[in-house]
Amino acid sequence: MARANYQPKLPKGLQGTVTLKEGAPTQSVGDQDEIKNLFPNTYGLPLVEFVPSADGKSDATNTSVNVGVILSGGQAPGGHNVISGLFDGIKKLNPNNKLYGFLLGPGGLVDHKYVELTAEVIDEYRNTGGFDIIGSGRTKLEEVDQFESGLKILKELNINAVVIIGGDDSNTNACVLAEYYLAKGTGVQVIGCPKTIDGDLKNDQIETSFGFDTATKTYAELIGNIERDANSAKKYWHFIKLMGRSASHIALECALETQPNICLISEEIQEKGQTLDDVVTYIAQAVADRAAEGKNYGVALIPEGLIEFIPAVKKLIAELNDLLSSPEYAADAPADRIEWLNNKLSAENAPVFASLPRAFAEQLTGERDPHGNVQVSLIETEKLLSQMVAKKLEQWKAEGRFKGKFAAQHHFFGYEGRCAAPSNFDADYCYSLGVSASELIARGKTGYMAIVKNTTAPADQWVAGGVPITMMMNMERRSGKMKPVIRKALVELDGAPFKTFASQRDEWKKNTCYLYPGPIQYWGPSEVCDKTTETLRLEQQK
Ligand code: FBP
Repeated sequence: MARANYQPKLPKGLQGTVTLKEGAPTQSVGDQDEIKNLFPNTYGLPLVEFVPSADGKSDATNTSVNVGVILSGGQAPGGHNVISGLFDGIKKLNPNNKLYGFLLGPGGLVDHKYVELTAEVIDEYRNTGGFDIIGSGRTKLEEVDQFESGLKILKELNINAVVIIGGDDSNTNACVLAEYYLAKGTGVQVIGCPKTIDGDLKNDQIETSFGFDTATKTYAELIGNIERDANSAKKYWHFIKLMGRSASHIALECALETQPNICLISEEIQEKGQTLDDVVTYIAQAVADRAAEGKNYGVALIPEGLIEFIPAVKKLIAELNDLLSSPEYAADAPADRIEWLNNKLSAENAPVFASLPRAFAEQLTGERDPHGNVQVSLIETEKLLSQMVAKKLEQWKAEGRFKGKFAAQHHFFGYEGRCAAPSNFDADYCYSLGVSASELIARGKTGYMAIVKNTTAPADQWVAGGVPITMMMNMERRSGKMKPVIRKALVELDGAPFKTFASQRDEWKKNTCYLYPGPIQYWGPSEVCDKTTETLRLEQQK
């Protein structure tokens, strides 16, 4: 009850009466001509920032608005606070404004499944984790029929703006929808909001995506507990796979929080052009070195996207994606897809595919998500690696190079953190994003994402505003075609978080330097309960 009543902190610019400060026009981060052609109406818009009004007057022009909200993609802690911030924001503009939630993701808009979010409903969900207030889904909004079907219900409910809370793919779709509704003169605005525990939706404008803070704190608590167990029993190596899709931000943040013996960073493995055998040898060597000092235990963190970053496997996946989305595959509908793929793969990729254990090949060729991505959460990389390490150690034992014991335990932390109750940071950040979205709507903005910057300062010094979504786009190959997408942020090897980790990891590997962060704190000294991630702190430390 006390947590439900927590009043999230807001930046000064969103407290009281708000005015908008417009910045310079923008351009996309890459492929400017193509992006401009595809988004003629929403390209090049200026950055905007909200500041306290000097004369106490608001410059909002659209104060009578009904708004629809959609939760898209994977759950992330704080989604309910974005919705409560949005609700409070539009009610502040005009108490008669209504908020509708489309059910189970973008599909709810297309299929006209919705619910009105009244004060009673909202109050039940303030400061809670999860997306269960309206549910989420991964339907890809990209067809004109879907946009038109959505428009029907928006008109029926007299909705003037839609807020799409999602990751890079969902915000790309938000931008396509914004462009379409603007070009058609429908009067419907579309605003995005940066969500994902993966932490890969960030750039010069977005400091962090919401949910990353809480999810990594939750995993770090669990990893710390496992480290204590490993250090108490001294008999297991724990292989812990961590969610995060392609990018290794979650693994890196958890490593900075818990100091495990090993943390693999996919981006580094790719940069160094390492093979699967190189990775296995690195882990096996660490096991052997610790065993030589009588330490037959350890903790290894593995980012879930690792496999896609091993260059030979990456090439293979790219060809598998093209083949699996080809009309030929659809027409053949093979009973044994592994055999079919074996026959179709190029001479370069076929041997790599053939070398994989059958179970692993099955996982690698399983159904793609609606955005054409491999569902890396379904690939058991932690088991693949530990089996290969065990095999190598057996060989080394026979050669007299390894004299210890190796027993592995496997874990996968992902779903445990996605619906955790938001940390103070996420509770405040998300609420601010929701209010910011309402202020963008009130100024007729469309094709923008709500943002909040300066997030390592106390919350009242945060800076809220909006960024044109086209600014973050470039062209990338998806499902065999070039498409406009928001550029994903991977771990930068010359960035402060990775460099900090790299400067200490040899010490952590050899010795036992575990940290045990314990559970998220809500009350207490601000340096404890408002503390954000090491990643954000190191990145913003100028
Ligand atoms: P989003 O990018 O949609 O936020 O999802 C993140 C994520 O949790 C990834 O870390 C993970 O690979 C994926 O979702 C799992 O998807 P699903 O929920 O469909 O199993």
